[in-house]
Amino acid sequence: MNHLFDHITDAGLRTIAEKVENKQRINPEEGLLLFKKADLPLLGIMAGIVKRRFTGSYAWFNHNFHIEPTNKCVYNCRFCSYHKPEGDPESWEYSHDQIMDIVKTFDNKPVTEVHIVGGVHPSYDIHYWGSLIRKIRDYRPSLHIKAFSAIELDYMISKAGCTIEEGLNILKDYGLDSIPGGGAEIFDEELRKSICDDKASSELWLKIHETAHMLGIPSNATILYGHIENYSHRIDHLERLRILQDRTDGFNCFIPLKFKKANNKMSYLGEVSIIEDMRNYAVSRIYLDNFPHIKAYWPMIGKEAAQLSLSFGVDDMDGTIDDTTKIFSMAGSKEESPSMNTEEICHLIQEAGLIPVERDSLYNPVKEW
Ligand code: V47
Ligand code: SF4
Repeated sequence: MNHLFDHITDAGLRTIAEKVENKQRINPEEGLLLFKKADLPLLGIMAGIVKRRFTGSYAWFNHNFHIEPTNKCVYNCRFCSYHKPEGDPESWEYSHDQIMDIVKTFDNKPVTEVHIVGGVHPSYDIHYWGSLIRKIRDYRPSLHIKAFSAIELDYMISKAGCTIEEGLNILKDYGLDSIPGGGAEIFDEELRKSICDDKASSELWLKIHETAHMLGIPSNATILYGHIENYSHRIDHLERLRILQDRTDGFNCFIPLKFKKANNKMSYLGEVSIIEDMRNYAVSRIYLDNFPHIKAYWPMIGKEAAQLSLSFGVDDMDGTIDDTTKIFSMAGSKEESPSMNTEEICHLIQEAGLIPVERDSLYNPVKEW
């Protein structure tokens, strides 16, 4: 075996290192062992091996902007700092015209993607949201529209009384290009019940993404970690995603989302350390051997932690986001008003020893910087 792993005395970890090197899949017990026993340098090396297999020395970013149409939400997830009831002074709801005004502020800017996610508003139906997509599509045809988490989709599709397949086809016809990874939280049914009882089940989340993939709509996946879950729950989550990806190959990337504690019902839990963040990125990279990309969402963990994550299996820094995203700043994220220009994002990537490449939403290279 490679001398890199000569120092490993634990037989189980040695087997895993050999498997990773030989491109063999690790099983759930081995994933758990990594979480429990592997030290950070070893995780970094193994995650780096898998990362390089997919993306060599590149690290990706894109030019995107976020629109959060509303924070009014029919659900009441305990970890959420963002949703507000109707009438609350902190609630908002933009009309189509107001949203189009946001889109227009990006006229003549080189953005390639708009990311649209918000609360699950009680009043609006699939055609309200679909016609918004159509307006954006008509206004700027080349913009990739990544919109609506599986939770929002479930609500609008059920309201319309159609099947998941019919609902997604309606939205595709309106111009939906892909689906973001939100709402996955943690798949374990018992935990899900205690942190976000009333929204779409794990089974439904997976079914919506599977159906989307079958219809040629790619998507992302997330995990919300660092709250009441343990390592077995995280591995269970990764395992369910890996099984689905084997079937469909429709996921573009996996985005670990660190639980942020401000202004929500789970604040008492505090937050996990940056070491735990890096361990989680690395194990995710090693375990999800069929996901081409792992994304660090820097507006949430902060620019420096995102930069560090590039040494723990991450290959995607998401985008140069403007300040329209509130979901994490309201939860106490590192970046109060998240924005980062191209120069800054490239510098962070280069400082980490990688080559910055601007990508489109489907990871086609746009420009090497
Ligand atoms: O599903 C809510 C999370 C998600 C908190 O697909 C929280 O490219 C941490 O999914 N602490 C929505 N996380 C955001 C999302 C996303 C973000 C960036 C890129 C993509 C993509 C998707 O935000 C929710 C939930 O898991 N969230 N509250 C909190 N207190
Ligand atoms: Fe609503 Fe999403 Fe917040 Fe849950 S996480 S309460 S679904 S906005």
